[in-house]
Amino acid sequence: MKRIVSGIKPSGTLTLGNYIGAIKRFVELQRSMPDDEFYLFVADLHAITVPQEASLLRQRTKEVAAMYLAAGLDPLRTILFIQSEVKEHAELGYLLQCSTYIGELERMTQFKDKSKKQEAGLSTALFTYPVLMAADIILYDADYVPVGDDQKQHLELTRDIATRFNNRYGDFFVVPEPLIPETGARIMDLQDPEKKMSKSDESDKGYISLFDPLDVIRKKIKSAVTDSIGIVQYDPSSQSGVANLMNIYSVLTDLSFAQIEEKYKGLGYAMFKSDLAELVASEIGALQNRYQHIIQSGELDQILDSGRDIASRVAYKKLEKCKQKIGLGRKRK
Ligand code: AQP
Repeated sequence: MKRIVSGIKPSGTLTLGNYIGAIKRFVELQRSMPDDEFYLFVADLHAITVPQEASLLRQRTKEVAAMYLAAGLDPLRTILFIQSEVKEHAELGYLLQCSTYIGELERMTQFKDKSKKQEAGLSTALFTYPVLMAADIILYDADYVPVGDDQKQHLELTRDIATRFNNRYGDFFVVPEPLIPETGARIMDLQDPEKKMSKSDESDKGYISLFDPLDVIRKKIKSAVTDSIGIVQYDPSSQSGVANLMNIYSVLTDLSFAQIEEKYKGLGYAMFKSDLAELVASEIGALQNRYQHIIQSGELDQILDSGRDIASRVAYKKLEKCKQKIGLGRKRK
């Protein structure tokens, strides 16, 4: 039996990028891997690496958990929990920092990008974020980690950290493999298709929120930046806007790029965008209906309590063994 672990930080309103790159993918994997075990957490400790308003953070934490269930996650087959409620994440994060090099963290492109956006008052935790992420994963001996393409570098670091620990103290952590989807691994900003669609973006024009009203979603798709070539074809280097929309189209319909090109041959962008707007609105509309049902029921808290208890038991055991390996505290008899 394999173990799959993943998380999302409640640092903003969930986007179509998070849905396609992570949530939808996770649900599909769960369906295609019926004998495997799924751990999924809301990464609130990661969210506070940049300033968050307390009540909004709490609200978004619940939103992320409910959205996973709305997307079709099976609560009976998933250990769903909130990261900060399992204290071993932060503790292992510290232990792993002791064997992670500053140079390794300085190479992380996400840190470089984020620190460019916010010049003053950068937190130390934003810099050490990938080490906590490594802890989140190896604490549970994850075999696979489904993530979008933007997290690939962090996953490689996780593998390095786990391998280094194993070389020093003997085989102890499972070295995880990333699971990155072939299509939809990086959904781009609708207004600037050179950059990734991100939930913490200042302008909401470039991203589709999973909570946007459906007419706003349609409008955002229809006004997405394209080009003057006027042909629906997959060519990310010269038609990055169209390629991004085709990516979304392909994930939502299972049509290949060649099939989409064939379907819109000679038709220009208007019909393609209009059809895509309907597809996205219909997918998110259904999601929103299920979300409303879940958030209004008391079921979510029960699921999160039970997830926390199971995850805590597993995490406690692993961390105690890890501390013994390092030589911390007194020797256990
Ligand atoms: N644009 C995207 N396309 C595909 N996958 C994406 N993911 C995020 N954006 C895209 C995937 O969503 C999962 C959760 O991401 P996260 O919340 O942990 O952090 P992130 O990657 O930093 O996401 P955001 O939306 O860009 O958040 P902010 O703006 O707060 O930094 C991951 O699996 C990620 O790959």
